[in-house]
Amino acid sequence: MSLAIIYPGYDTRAWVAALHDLDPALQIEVWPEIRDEASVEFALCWNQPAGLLQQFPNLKGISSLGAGVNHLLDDATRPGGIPLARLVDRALQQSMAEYVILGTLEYFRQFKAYRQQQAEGLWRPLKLPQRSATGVGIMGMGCLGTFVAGKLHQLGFRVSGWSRSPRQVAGVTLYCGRGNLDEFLATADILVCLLPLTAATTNILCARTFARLPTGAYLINVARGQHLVEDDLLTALATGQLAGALLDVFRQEPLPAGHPFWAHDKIMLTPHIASITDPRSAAPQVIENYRRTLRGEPLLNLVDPAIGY
Ligand code: NDP
Ligand code: OXD
Repeated sequence: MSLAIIYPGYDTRAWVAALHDLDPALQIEVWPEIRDEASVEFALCWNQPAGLLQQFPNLKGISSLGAGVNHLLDDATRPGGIPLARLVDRALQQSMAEYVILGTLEYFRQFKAYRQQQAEGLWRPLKLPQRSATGVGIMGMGCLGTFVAGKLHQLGFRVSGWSRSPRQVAGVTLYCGRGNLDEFLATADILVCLLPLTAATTNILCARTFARLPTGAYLINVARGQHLVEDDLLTALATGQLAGALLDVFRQEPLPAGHPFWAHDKIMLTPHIASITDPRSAAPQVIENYRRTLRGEPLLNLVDPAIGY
């Protein structure tokens, strides 16, 4: 029996080392050099090639290598009925909070304007908006959204969140369901997308959504590129409905050369690095899920394919 790591294009040595530190006897196969397909009972996957999972006749459990699972749920060749887990990890939360706080403060403290002023040799203090009057709205109040919301609340921002089912988070005003979406959006001077990609959330960052934000709002998308209707963003930036955007994820990754986002002066972009899984931090839950799989026990952080996350 073995665990297969499927992580095309990435160096998997840190994962192998982190897993072996916890269990030196663990048999690990690393794609594409799988030696014994029949031995693979658990697969740890990120952007697995189509058809690959079907090659493991004894596969009994699958884990995403990240928090998101759309690469697995969208894989029509994934064998059905095999439990699917995702990562829920403190280091992922911490790193995502750093990114969103940085983006929020960069916008809130008007650093773009100061960079411009520096380039022009201008010494001109700008009026600072009130932190408690600045609303940060977080779409998706799961593991990451809730953690990020708490940190922003500690910084003194007025924080609201939007989820599918009712929730309570200290210091955060919660809205749930489509029926309350517009009310939520009206609170968000800065809108952060931390939703999973599902049929219900695809294209949710669209003209209709932007129109319901306060004029001149700022967008931070750290979820998935397919949440965003790119042309609608370009229009909202051109009309001033949105003041700017920080984007970490894109419909096509890497973002193709010549894409209008690259050179847009109101867009700051990063190459899907908002929060990267740290193997040392995440390995214990992978080992635990591998062992649970062998024992036939329910996995930790199980995904419900019917709801898509
Ligand atoms: P969770 O599954 O823990 O949370 C998802 C949240 O979204 C929940 O609050 C859920 O509501 C809410 N939600 C889902 N569908 C809807 C809907 N239709 N309407 C309203 N709310 C909805 O996910 P995580 O917080 O762990 O991760 C979120 C996403 O972040 C991942 O799926 C991934 O795509 C992305 N990500 C990006 C990274 C990056 O580096 N850019 C790194 C890690 C993750 P409810 O609470 O009611 O269930
Ligand atoms: C994730 C990601 O889902 O890195 O973990 O996007």
